[in-house]
Amino acid sequence: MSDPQPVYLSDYQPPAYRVTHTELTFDLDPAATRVKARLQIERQASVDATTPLQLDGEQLTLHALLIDGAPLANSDYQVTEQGLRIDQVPASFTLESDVELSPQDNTALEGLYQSNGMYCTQCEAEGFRRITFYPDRPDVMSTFKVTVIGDRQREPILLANGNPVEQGELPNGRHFATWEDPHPKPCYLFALVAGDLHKVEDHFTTQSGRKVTLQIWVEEENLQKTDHAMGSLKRAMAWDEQAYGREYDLDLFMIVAVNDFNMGAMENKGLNIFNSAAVLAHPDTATDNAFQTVEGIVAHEYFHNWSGNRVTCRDWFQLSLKEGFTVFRDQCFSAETNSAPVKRIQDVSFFRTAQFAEDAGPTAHPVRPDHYIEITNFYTLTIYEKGAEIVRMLCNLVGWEAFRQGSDQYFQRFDGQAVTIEDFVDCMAEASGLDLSQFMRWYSQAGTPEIDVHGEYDYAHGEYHLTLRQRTPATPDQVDKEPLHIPIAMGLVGTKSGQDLTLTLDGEKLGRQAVIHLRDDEQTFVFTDVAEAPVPSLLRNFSAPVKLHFPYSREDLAFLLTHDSDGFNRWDAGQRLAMLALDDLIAAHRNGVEKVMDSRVVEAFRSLLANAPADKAVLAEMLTLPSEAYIAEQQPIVDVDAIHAAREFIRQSLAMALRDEFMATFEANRSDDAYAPIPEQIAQRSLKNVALAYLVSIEDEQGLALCEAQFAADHNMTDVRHALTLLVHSDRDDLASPALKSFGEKWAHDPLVMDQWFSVQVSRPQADVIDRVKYLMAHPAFSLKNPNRVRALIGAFAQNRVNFHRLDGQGYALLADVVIELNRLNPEIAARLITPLTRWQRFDETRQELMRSQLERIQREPLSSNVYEVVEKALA
Ligand code: 0A1
Ligand code: ZN
Repeated sequence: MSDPQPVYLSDYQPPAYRVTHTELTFDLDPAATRVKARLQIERQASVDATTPLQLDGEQLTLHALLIDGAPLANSDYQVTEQGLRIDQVPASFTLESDVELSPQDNTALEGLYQSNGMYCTQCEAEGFRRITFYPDRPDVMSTFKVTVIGDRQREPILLANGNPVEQGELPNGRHFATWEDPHPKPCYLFALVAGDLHKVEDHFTTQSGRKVTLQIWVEEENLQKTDHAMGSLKRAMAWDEQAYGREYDLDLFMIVAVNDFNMGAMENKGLNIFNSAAVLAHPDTATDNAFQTVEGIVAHEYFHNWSGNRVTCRDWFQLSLKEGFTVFRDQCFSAETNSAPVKRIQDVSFFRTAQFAEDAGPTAHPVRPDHYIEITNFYTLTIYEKGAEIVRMLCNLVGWEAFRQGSDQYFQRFDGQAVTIEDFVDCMAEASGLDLSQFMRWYSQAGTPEIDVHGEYDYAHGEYHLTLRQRTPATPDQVDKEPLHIPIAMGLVGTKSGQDLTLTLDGEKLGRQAVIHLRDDEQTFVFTDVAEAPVPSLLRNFSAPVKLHFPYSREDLAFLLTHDSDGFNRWDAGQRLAMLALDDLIAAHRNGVEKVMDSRVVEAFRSLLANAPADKAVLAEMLTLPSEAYIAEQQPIVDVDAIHAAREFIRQSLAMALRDEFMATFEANRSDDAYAPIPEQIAQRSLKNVALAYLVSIEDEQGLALCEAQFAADHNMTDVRHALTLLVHSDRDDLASPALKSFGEKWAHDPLVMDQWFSVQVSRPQADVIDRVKYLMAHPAFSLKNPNRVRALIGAFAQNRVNFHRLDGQGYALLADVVIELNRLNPEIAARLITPLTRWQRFDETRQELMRSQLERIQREPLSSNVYEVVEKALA
């Protein structure tokens, strides 16, 4: 077999044939489902009459093919592994096909598959071609009428997109339901679900007074876990009306929870399909974090109804058009319903750890890639999160009013169309009158820009000179980079007053905070009338997705930590301060020198605890040290053991020095109130739990007792899971083992809780973890066929830095074993799982060798195009 070949953006051609209407009939059967399609097809006016009709289709057995009612002879068409070609077709005709496929054997979870006996579909990006022969591309949009036939007993519920129009009984215990979706859509938004499902129902009245029925469909035992998703959905619907003027456009909106799902959820028109982990939540089984994830994902999928469905992507290179915009929308929604600064801190902290790592590795790509082999490999942090950062910059550049105008224009002008990123940015440029041509480079240039900043206060003239230099490191396929348009929100904090000083630039008074625009390789900004020496507060609220270097002293950082008016930068000052201390400790560990705790960090934490900010969730974030993964990102060569040792040293030193303060914080924030996933309670729990973690890190007897008591009190999953994690990650196996055992027995029936049980055990730092992973892979609740289980056990282990990166290479070998097996079962998940191995260049030579040899071992296998693409890039 020849190697998989890339697709190029520059090769884009509009479709030669359009499908104006699609009728499908599914006769469901686990091993032999029949799909009859009736497509109204039209040749584009500009296209030559001799142009053949090419349809995509994979793993389908063709039983019949007719044009305008007349069966085609075998010589009239060709079927290949990729699809179907008919050389001669009329300008306008009806194509009928009848194909067979096997949902029960579909372990890739793309197309039509079975999950717990239930039928469901996943068509984005190119899954529809596993359902019927079709032009499987987002710029072909059609209305759909779908009939689903199933067994009355096994599949009492038959769902598809749009509105139900007919249902009835059939012979042999079968029945059917017919659905019609009046909105033309690309086939990636098609969905079908059939099974023994139960619903909760509610209603939402839109701003124009239409009553929409809302349904969440789940397996019976999960009916108690739907309240939060329903509440989130209603809040999201109201928010999209108020913030973007977007109203829902059908009379029915359905969400279905399935156990086997590759991603979080999918925005199929009127019938969103969710990974059960992204929709189900109950105080006894889900943590605060999970509640917030559910709210964010429910909103994200709902928002796609406009940013994705009504206006979709012309081709998959434009994926960030819908994803970047929709992530930005869901981030703003969550910021409004929760603590806005904490939401930003959490998003940025994740972004700087995971997206920066992607940008620095062999799979780095632009937000709009120009080629790919396997599109499912491009559902990445760059497309989603960096795409959202670009939209955020756009919004800040043009201002909310123009942004909203541009967004209205975008939805109105392109309603029902499949468009490009330029179309979106053009609307923003028109609404604002700004020239965004240089800004567009953010979409085409990969890599994280780095900015070196030099600041100097000129006492004599009362001026502050700020010189910024930008560079973007080379990434695969892109060596030379052009300067970007980088908006930098900033202030100058007076060292005497502790206040933001008024900024005057080029004679213009800008207020106490301003955005300066870096467009050239190097620029100097001269602020005048600066009455006192300032410390600059730069990149406020993370105004651009860049790494900013400024030679802050520890005193500067301690000053910003208490005086910066920007909450995000106060937090960031604390992180930078901790990073300086960590750098010293990492060096000490490497050099075998005794580690000494930086007293400035202790004093900064002491003063945080003494003069706590009003928002307890912000305080909890400020008391949290940079993660090992984030610290690793800052090192030229990652030394996993030194990083772990240094971070543990700081944690324990802080815990010893501030033991009483942490104890007081814990006590002051305990509560017996009934659990609610509301911001005040979440903030209080997170602060209390951060304090508890410090206490347990030094095996403080009273702290351990409180931890055990918190576990035993069984008040809510946030507290139970946190206590369990602390015990399991401590060296006190005498306390951890009984807790793990009782937790595992209590929740054996609940897969989403068992996922937590798996993860907690394999993320502990102790060296026996590798054996634990192997042992747990044989646990009856584990299955390689379920993506959530794989992520909970194998994915979590690969994030366990000290153990995954063991010097004997066992961690790498284990991951490679799993990838090789999953490559056959579920290529999409296999390709995602390899990520940590692809980062081999960041480590020492011994580990580099070990990681490379596992990648080479994978490469010798017969590979899916998904895994092939990732491994090729990693070894290039
Ligand atoms: N569009 C969905 C994500 C998604 C993408 C691919 C999938 O299967 C290959 C599934 C879901 C979203 O952004 O939520
Ligand atoms: Zn999305």
